[in-house]
Amino acid sequence: MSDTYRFSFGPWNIHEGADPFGPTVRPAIAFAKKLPMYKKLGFDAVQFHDDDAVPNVDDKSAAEVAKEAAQVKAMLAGEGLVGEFVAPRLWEDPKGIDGGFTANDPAGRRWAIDRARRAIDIANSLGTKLIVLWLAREGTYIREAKNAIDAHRHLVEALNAMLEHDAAVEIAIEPKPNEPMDHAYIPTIGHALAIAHQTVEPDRVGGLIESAHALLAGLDPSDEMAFALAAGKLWSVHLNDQNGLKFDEDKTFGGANLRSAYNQVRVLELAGYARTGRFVGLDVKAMRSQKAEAAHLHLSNSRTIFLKLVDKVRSFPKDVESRYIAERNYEALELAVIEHLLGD
Ligand code: GLO
Ligand code: MG
Repeated sequence: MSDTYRFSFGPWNIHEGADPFGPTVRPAIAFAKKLPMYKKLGFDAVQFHDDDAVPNVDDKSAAEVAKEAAQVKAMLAGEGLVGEFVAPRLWEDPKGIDGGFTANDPAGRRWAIDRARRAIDIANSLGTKLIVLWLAREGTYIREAKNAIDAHRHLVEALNAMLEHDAAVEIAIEPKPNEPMDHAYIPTIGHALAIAHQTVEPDRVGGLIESAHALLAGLDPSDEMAFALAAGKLWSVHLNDQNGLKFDEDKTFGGANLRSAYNQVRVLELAGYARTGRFVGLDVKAMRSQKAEAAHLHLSNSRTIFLKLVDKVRSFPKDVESRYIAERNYEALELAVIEHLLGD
């Protein structure tokens, strides 16, 4: 494996601009039309929700699901792409209105586990063993709505059911503290890896860190990544940016805080992440004001900024770093970092 990074994004990252306060502002682009955009933008892999690959997945037989997913795999191959992961999209289905794995209604929990098993089958057909769990509605609007102790146990049951469904599947939990819920049950990577250790196979449960989600939790994304990396459990990333404690902004990587972006790249470099063969995912959204013909720039720009920061990390003088660390002169180290970023 080389020091060259490979990048991924999901079809939802090219979108029509609807937000909670207004409708779409750009025409929809069909999935098949999005695929040829990947390589042109410098990307090698596609991230999937289960129903990005197989629409209306609940209504189809196992054989139909396998057949449609195999067709998608052939489309990927035709574009020189691979599938990185599949994420069961429990949060858009009316059956997941109260959360899936932690729904109060046992029928809702059964549905969620069944849907997650189907996502694993889709991943197999696409040729990946990685499942991502963004636990969107696994939380509450008010604390009295659920028994949170039971809810955490239900999450372990769901993880176990997925691990038992397939002996090779690996599950990366994508923590997020809020939105759409007032509070989510697995808000940080610490929670994710702690719950991994309650499952029947902790080695097959890891994490995906999204920059904006860590910032929404008041944490430093690079340290969240480091926590997972130290455990050998950073299995993907969703790099983006976030300007303070607002809604989940999914801004262009480095667009709000270049120094924080530098430190995220630095920690990936320290871990030799590129050599693991895992992808750098960019979960970024175009600004709603962006015209349709230029509504892909957030992706290529995020990648460009990432690669420029890789150069910055690699070219930072290591002797200067070691000297200031040895002298405990972090004031001098900070100025050296800023001057380096400013190109002085
Ligand atoms: C939303 C999440 C979302 C997930 C995606 C994959 O806040 O970041 O984009 O990453 O649905 O599970
Ligand atoms: Mg994400």
